[in-house]
Amino acid sequence: MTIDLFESLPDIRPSREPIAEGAVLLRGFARSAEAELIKALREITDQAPFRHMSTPGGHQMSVAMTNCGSAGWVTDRSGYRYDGVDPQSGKPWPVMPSTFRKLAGDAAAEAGFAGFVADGCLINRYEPGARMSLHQDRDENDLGAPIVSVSLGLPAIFLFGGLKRSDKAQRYRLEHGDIVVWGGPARLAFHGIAPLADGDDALMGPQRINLTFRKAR
Ligand code: MD3
Ligand code: FE
Repeated sequence: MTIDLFESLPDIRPSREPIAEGAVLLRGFARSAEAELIKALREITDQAPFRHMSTPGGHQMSVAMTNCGSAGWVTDRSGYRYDGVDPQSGKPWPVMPSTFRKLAGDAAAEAGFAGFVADGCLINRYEPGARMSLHQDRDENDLGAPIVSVSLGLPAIFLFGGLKRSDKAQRYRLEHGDIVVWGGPARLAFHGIAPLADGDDALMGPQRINLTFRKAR
């Protein structure tokens, strides 16, 4: 007989879980790069701090955002768009760090999208209570390219719906280090984030950061 010494410990091995056609959850995939990601993130937010943008309808988002790369996602009273310039500083968004670029490319390849090159990374910061209501991502030029999302810090409940806003949403808990690659038919699914619960992450503190890598242009 063998004794399983690891039986009572949490399983921290990366795993690969299909969640819909075209969507793959890579649990723990970003863990091995977490220290570099956090350092690079600090360098980005020193140049382009998080800010609460306004929707075209005039509401301030509860999620604070910034970007890196040549295509930054912005919203204001005039609408949504990708812009190479940070409207707050008038300067180009910070360059995408090589650690970001490599992680996104590796995750996309793991999910079957070899050759994915992101030109923008939208960085979302959720503090407890912040949420993102159901929406589709359709501002990108090439909807054949996937979106790669990286979760860091506090866990969140991700809502994954269908191609119609009224389709019932499935719920997934996304944790620190999880990556999801969204391509194929899943690319146009409605999705959102439930209000973030209170908590204090060992590495990130009382917040969740989500990186979404996009081929916007
Ligand atoms: C499914 N962000 O920035 S990431 C967004 O956690 C956004 O901050 C959420 O939705 C967040 O637009 C969710 C997961 C995600 C990102 C893009 C998708 C899921 C997606 C695009 C199509 C389908
Ligand atoms: Fe989205």
